[in-house]
Amino acid sequence: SSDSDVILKTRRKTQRPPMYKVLLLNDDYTPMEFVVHILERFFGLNHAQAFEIMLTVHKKGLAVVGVFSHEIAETKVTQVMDFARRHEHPLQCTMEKE
Ligand code: TYC
Repeated sequence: SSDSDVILKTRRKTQRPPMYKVLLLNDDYTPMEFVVHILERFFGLNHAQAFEIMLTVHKKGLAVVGVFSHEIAETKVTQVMDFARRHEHPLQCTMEKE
């Protein structure tokens, strides 16, 4: 050991937590206004943004409504599913790892 000794540490990449997409699925029965309301209420979208995403789901079958940490994504899915069920609409909301 001397003043000029050095230790070369193995560089490990800093891991960032995985992010999760929250997806809304189309169906034939849930009213369009109800979906718009959900997007405003639980995802903080303004009316125009909410309407646009609702129409994308309606036309394409599904859309990503936001990307969140696992815990936040899980909370959003639960809130949407509970709210839809309470109003007896078949709306489906799921999450998947990005
Ligand atoms: N397809 C529905 C209708 O025509 C509207 C709808 C949009 C339903 C988006 C679900 O995630 C959804 N009333």
